[in-house]
Amino acid sequence: MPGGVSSPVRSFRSVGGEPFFVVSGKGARVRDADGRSYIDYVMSYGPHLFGHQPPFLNRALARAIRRGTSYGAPTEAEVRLAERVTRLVPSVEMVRFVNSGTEATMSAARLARAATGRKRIVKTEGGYHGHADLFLVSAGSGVATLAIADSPGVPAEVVEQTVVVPYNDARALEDAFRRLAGEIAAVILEPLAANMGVVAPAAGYLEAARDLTRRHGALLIFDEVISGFRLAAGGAQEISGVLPDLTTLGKILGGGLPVGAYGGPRALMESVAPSGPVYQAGTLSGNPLAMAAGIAMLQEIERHPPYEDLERKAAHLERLLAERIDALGLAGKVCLARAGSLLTLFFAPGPMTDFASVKRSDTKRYAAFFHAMRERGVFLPPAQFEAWFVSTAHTEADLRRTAKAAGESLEAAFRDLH
Ligand code: KE4
Repeated sequence: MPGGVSSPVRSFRSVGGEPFFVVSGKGARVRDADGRSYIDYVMSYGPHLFGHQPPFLNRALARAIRRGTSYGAPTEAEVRLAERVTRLVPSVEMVRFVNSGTEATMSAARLARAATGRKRIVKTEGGYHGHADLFLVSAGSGVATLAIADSPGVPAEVVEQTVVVPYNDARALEDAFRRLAGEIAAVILEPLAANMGVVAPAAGYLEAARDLTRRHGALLIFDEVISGFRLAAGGAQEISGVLPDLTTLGKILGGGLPVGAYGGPRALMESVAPSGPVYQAGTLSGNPLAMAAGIAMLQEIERHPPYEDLERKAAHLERLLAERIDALGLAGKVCLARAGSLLTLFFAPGPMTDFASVKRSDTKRYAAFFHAMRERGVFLPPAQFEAWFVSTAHTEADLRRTAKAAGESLEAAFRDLH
């Protein structure tokens, strides 16, 4: 296996050293092959809103597995999950399930190009929308972390249709429309950026994107693969009140099983095959096990909304970390960014508003911090440009232990400065 992993960010390549191999997860913890247990803030990069193996999820999967794994035929589970998604996500009237966030964004871009008859897609610097060719330009997450100049194998002809603008810069977006009026099919945004570390949208930015796309006949795509069901039941669009034309979803939607989805107004989605001409397919799309997991997750969200608990816990962790940073006099060298249960500790002074600002981070000190935390039993993303994920399974004791470890680890990371 290339790098011994199934996805680059897991390789610890950007922080050095060899990754540990996880054998199990339970609640807020994962256990590695050497029997060590870690408080987990990677949380599979997003799906585990309720921690690992919440009982309701295990029960749903145990029931589903007794009926089979996949049929290549429609099942009631897909309909039930589609009903929940369209009920929870404000702008989604019709939805198609796929198997990853990449498939969701790739398909949404194709649909936008078909719906507008235009070719260009605008993305933001540091925005990560999966690894489909058209998005591998100035991407965030693993591309930024590994400092891969995007990727060989992506033909220039493909990416020349992709326009990159800085995040949070409405004027740059306006200039792009002025320069390329009539050629832009869609703008795709993370309505809360989490793949350059956590960077919140500036006041008015999402509204400006909505206004510009509408005025110029382009579609607005919100990539809510991370923010969907995490920031609120209806995702970032519920909080901002800005409704996109298309929404992409994943992660929490599958509770850790492979799921992605894209959806929007019926008038748009009916163009997707077989009801319309825009082709998109998938052997395992709507997979019964994944659908059972998704139904269980969204049912739990509706029955026991976790957002107050998540906000209280994540805000508490942020406060505890801020206290340690101040006590160490490091306020001018690191900064915290949090949105709901997503959090990043940047190794640079804030504020963090776009990719250029986060790129100032000292990734070497982040690497030292990462390893010091790992040694203290806390598993953080092995990369500066990712988010920490807090779940309802994280206890107050976990948060206090995390902060204590962070204080010691920050001291270690900055030892040469003392
Ligand atoms: P997947 O194809 O990895 O399921 O989803 C792609 C994707 C799309 N959109 C957003 C906003 C995303 O965050 C992602 C994937 N997120 C990264 C974590 N930053 C996946 C981790 C990995 O590549 O292993």
